[in-house]
Amino acid sequence: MLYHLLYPLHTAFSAFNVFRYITFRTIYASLTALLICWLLGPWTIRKLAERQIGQYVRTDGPPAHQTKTGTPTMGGLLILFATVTATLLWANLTNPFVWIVLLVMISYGAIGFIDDYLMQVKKESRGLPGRIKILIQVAVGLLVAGLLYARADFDTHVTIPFFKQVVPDLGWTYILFATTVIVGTSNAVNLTDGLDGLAIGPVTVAAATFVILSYVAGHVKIAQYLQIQYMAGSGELAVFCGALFGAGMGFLWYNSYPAQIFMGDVGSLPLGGALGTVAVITRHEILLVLVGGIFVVEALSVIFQVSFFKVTNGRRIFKMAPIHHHFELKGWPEPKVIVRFWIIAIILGLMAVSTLKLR
Ligand code: 57M
Repeated sequence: MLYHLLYPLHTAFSAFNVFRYITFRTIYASLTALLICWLLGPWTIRKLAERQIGQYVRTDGPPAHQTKTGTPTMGGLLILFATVTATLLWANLTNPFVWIVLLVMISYGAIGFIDDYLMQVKKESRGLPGRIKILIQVAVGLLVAGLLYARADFDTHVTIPFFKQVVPDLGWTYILFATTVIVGTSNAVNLTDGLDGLAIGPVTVAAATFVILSYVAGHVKIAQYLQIQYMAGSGELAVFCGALFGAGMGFLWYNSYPAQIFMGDVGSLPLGGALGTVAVITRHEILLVLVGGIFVVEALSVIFQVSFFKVTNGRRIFKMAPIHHHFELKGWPEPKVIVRFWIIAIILGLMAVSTLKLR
């Protein structure tokens, strides 16, 4: 909004020319979202506690988690509010990609809200049936992928990091591929959110990485120089990713160990969905596997654990899946698991950016 209100004034006040720059608006979107989360955090925690929206902790998890019972949850509402507000304030609202990623964030947030509300407020332990959740996520994913596929400038070739020459053309099957990326990332972040700050830390690192990846994908000269796919207009997603980065840092202020608030499905589902959507629009779908490597490993640990359990009639690969519980049960203190996962997330983010040159 500020872009539309203030940039036109640059003819009278040259200082307002700064609003045309994506870099400037990304920084201030980030600071705005951070400030919103930081200032509204205590109020949010108080309101959730007053409404007894406290986490029910399953008894079959690590024993140490029982002390977390009652921690205010659904803090994802604050993350969504901060991210959406900062994006609406600082992004160019004539850019369709901004609205597409906000559509995914709000719709996946609604799915998570209903799930959390049924579980934490109505005390219906099952929440929203898993197949209903997945069905709606897939429907939104197909809509978004279809909208992108229908664009005249959309190219269904998929670039693979490190292998510039290998660029398969998926044709119409790109719609299924993109939907899988969006839904898969959403659920992988959801699985990861099982320790204080364990999900929001890597989400924040991924958001910062996609500030860079969005900017270069939307800059025709840089994209040509780096020999990556150019997606006109995708650079504006750097503003959204900046807002996501700021909101993530602001939420982490309260979600860090020992957590004063959990994000709930209303946070984890939209955060992953948004990252998947940004990766699809900026054409870094495969690179997302590296950027979001923590989420990939967490999801794979569950897949391998459940498959091995079924094939061997009850044996396990890990002490408990997702893998963060395995390290907990090995005796690693919770903060140590969390910070080590953050360190790995930062290394993966740096490696992902380096692939732009190593192609
Ligand atoms: C999402 N939710 C946390 C919190 C957060 C198929 C199976 C792998 C599914 C998986 C599952 O239920 N996943 C649901 C993970 C939960 O966190 C809430 O959920 C929101 C995210 N969606 O925002 O509201 C618990 O995580 C802890 N937590 C923190 N700090 C945080 O900042 O400590 C969360 C955020 C919270 C709190 O204790 O209650 C969760 O873990 O459920 N199931 C599991 O992950 C279970 N694993 C399991 O059953 N493994 C089996 C098989 C199925 C693979 C095995 O290894 O044999 C574990 N989780 C629980 N109990 N709750 C272990 C058992």
